[in-house]
Amino acid sequence: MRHKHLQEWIDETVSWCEPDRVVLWQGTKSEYDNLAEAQIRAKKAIRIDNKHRKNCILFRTDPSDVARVEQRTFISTKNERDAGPTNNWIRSDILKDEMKRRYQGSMRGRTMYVIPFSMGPIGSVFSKIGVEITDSPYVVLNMHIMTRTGDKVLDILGENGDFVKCLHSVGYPLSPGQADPLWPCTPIEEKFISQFPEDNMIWSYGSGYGGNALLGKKCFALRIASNQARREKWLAEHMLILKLTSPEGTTKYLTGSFPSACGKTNLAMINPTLAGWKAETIGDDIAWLRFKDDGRLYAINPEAGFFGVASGTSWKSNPNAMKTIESDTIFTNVALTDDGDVWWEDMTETKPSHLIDWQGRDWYPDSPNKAAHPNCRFTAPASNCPVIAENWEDPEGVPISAMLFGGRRPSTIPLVYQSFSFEHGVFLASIMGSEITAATISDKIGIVRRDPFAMLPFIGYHISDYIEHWLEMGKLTSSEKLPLIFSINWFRKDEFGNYLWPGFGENSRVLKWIFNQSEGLSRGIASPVGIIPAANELDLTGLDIDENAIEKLFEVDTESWKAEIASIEDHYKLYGDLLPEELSKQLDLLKQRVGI
Ligand code: TSX
Ligand code: MN
Repeated sequence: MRHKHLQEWIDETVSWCEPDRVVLWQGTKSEYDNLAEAQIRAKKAIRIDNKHRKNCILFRTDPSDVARVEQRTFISTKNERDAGPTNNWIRSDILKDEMKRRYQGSMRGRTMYVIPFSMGPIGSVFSKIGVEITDSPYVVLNMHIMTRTGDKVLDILGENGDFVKCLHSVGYPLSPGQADPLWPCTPIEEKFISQFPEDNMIWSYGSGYGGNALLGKKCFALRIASNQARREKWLAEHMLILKLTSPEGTTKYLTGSFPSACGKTNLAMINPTLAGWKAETIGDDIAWLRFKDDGRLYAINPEAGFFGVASGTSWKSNPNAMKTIESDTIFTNVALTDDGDVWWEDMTETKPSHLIDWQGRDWYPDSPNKAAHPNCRFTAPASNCPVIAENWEDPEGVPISAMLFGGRRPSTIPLVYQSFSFEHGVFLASIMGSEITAATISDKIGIVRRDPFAMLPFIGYHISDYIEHWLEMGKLTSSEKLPLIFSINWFRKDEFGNYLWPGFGENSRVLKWIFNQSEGLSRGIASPVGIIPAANELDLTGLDIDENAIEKLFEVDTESWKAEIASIEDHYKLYGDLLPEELSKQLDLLKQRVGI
């Protein structure tokens, strides 16, 4: 090890956690194949290799460890003010003491893996290095797909390069002879997902699942990176990145921010229905953005794979994702078919007559339980995606022309509207959210759950400072070089509860209008809430939709907006005395335009 500080941290972690063995991950395919094979031999995983799918593997987690645990997620700083009202906070020295106690001997009987990884293409000015230490082979296999790992990262680090320390343990040491459970983890109240932004450090304990354990993703690329971005004048955002090419051959890049259950991955891999239009994927979840010398905002996807929700993914909703997961994919908590393939709810129109469910039990179509867990996942290399853009790993990033902010809103919010200005765009992103449906575990059906910038669980500092940072970013270049900002709602319904917009590939019609707005090929027309397409600007060629539906999709109803404004005011109480002045100014302007 050339990097003295990294070696010291590894040695210190060994002395705390007392693993039986230490493995430095080199990032090769043979290591991955060997570790996957070992998991299958140890009955921790099942090989999925059949006529549909090659070199895939299925893991089943403990039923208590199936999702991110926001109530056990902390932004740990010296002062509570710096975490703000949207984060759980424990004073950093106190939390470190508490967690150090738990890490004592926590890897006994296990192998400790050291995974150097790069978020972003190796060597890009956008990229950041992390090292994850973990005792979970599942985490190692997933990190290998989701990030760039191994020796090439150590080469970049050199002798004294900067890196984010990411420590993870499932919190289940084994005494000699003790059998290892299928999915070791701790009870929920002993789990900790802790970010220490003042130390560029992440400590995760007690969970092996997704965003709790794959520390490059939400913990680093959003929570820690949002702090780095604020200090260094860039943005770390929960955004897909889409490459859009017109029939004339002009290419533009868009970002899209959506809360969960809005089909973000589906949009990232959209097949446009409009003739001649081409859409390609740059990323489906996270964007790191910075201004370059030409004054434009450029974005990279810091990840190397997709960790997508499998349930609901089908040849109808997302054929490109279905092709992406035909090989070299890790499946988690999906069902197993009788011929050794995977299945989840809504994957096929008819249910198989028998399955092994995500907990390993027999399942029949009349079983009361779902066969796959609703938060079941696929982990697949981005390079598998048939519509991945050839330049998706460009270290220079791609220039962003427009930013989309959406939500699932059955009423009130138009299909699409453009902000009047960058500041108005920050306002519309601050009020985005989804209406709570029966699928949301909550008793507040019909209430809007606000999720500003789709970043509520991911802003690693005070939300008021986050809004101010966005506003400051808008001042770093001239206004004509800033991306345009749009509000999106694919989910508006009529009075009978039917969706007004067909969605999916037909969303390319909305993307075309956005493209035209940024190219100056259309002008739109002002509504009280923002700029909407003028008559005939939304290309409806070949679409069977009646004029009434289009009218309803763009209706700005004064009574509904009065209620919306009251709901926004209620949400803004979250900020207490620290509501950014620009937000209250934009709210006042909205009130004036709506006429209250
Ligand atoms: O992903 C979706 N998108 C974006 C696609 C690029 N979904 C699925 C959301 C769950 C994750 C959508 N669902 C979209 C959408 O645009 N729109 C809808 C609502 C809808 C559902 C079904 C139909 C129409 C709209 N129609 C029929 O099923 C025939
Ligand atoms: Mn996400």
